Amino acid sequence: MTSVRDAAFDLFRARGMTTIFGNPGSTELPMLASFPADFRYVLALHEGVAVGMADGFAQASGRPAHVNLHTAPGVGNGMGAIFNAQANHAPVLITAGQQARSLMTLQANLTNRDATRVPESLVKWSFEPPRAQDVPLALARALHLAALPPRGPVFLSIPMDDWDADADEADVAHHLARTVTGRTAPAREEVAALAARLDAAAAPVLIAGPDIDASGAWDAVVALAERQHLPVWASPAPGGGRLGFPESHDLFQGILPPAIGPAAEALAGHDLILVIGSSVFPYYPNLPGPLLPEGAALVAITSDPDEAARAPMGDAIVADVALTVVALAAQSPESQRPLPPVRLAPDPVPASDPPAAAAVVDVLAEVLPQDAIVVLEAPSSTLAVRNRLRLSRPGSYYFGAGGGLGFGLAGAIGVQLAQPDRPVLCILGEGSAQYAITGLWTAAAQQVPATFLVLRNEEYAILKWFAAMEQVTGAPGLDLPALDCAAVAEAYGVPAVRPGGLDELRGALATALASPGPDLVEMRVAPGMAAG
Ligand SMILES: Cc1ncc(C[n+]2csc(CCOP(=O)(O)OP(=O)(O)O)c2C)c(N)n1
Repeated sequence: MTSVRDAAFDLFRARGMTTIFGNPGSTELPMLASFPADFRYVLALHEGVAVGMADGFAQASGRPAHVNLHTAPGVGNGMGAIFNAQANHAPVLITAGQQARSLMTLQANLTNRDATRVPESLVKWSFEPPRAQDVPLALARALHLAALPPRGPVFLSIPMDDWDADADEADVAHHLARTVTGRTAPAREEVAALAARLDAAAAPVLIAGPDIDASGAWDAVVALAERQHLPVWASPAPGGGRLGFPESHDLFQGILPPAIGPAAEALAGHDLILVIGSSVFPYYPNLPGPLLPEGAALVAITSDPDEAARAPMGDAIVADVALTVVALAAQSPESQRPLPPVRLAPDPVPASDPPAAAAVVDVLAEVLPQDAIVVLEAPSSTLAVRNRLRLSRPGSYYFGAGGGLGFGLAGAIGVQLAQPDRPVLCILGEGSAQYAITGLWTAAAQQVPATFLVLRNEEYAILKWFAAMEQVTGAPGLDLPALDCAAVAEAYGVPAVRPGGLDELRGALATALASPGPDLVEMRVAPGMAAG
């Protein structure tokens, strides 16, 4: 007889999921008993960090990642990060412990009452198996669902006495052997019609979204844009968790503004707007206006039926993004349209003391190795990083698409664990860093070689900017005096430095990026929004 625990670990092993992120409690210990030597447990000190690490790991590895949470309070702590994982389309298997079945009805301490209802609105499937022997099938089902498009987190609550129960070996053999694939090809006539429409358009434009990178459509999108002479914009930054196009490419125009009116204004003059791998659109501030510029039509290609259905304008094709763009590029002739103008280099940044955050980003542009990965959560510097760094390789940028702070620091650890051979630079505001600050301990414990660059401006700069835009005056709580991230990092075991100027920063970053363990560089920067 095989136990539920053995069956579960065989399943994880068969799926290549030998890393488990988590924070354990008494309800999770039975799962972790006799932990197999070929598995790695990555301990987080807070569940939000555990989920954020799994999110980054899943995205950067392209495969489901497993995070194990403590019963009700642990799941509660993880909720903000689960919100981020669904926005990131990250295939994360979230398991949580539960009281023993015999004690759930009398609601003994640590019973996760209505366990499935808490994360339900944020996950593709939320389930508590009715019997212990159903756990292996529930795990298999959860993993298939997480990995099928649109990818996203799934949740299983597992009572603590299930792990030693007997599993049915013959059934488990079936679960282990199954493959479930789900890349949907678009209808041939729909692609042909879109190719004809694109070629016939007088001034088409392409909007590149995060699912281009996630689906492996990068090269096909570049080929399509080059063949059709398309100017390319990135989908708005707040919801754009990944890059969809090389940002130093001559066709790349910039990042679409994240509000209805300004986005339509930016697209004025185009008659066909082709959106690939993005929702339409991840708007944020409420700046009304027409949904489309005068005379423009829109077509979106997305693997997510909900993204397609909720778009307020335009047509959509729901299918695998890479398969669709490969087919579209193959049917698109070399266009005779003139090439769009090449966008200008960013403005030089005036010297100041402390330096502007934009000047710090310019230093990054000098020192970052070609194969570096940037994980970004420094709100007032988002556009400066995007517009000045001009990252241009697939899998080189991760950003919390949901906007819940805490993804950056935690996600960077997961990204680095999934991509051990690429240097990872995590750029954080000192406010944002606090939402996952305990992740520094995990980075030290695991000797994750990521570099954490904290931009210390002593304020919630982005919220001051929003206050001005929303005409809010007198709001409290927007200053962060004396928040010493370097000292906190040292306390968690991460070496930290405080460069006194840009030259020292250059050296500090080069050393940190090359070092075999984690490092934190705390850089004092001027307050206010960084110039994009
Ligand atoms: C979980 C969560 N809580 C609160 C917020 C609201 N929020 C957005 S930006 C921000 C301030 C970020 O400050 P910092 O990281 O120092 O960056 P800066 O704006 O100074 O660049 C806050 C509190 C959020 N997005 N997520």
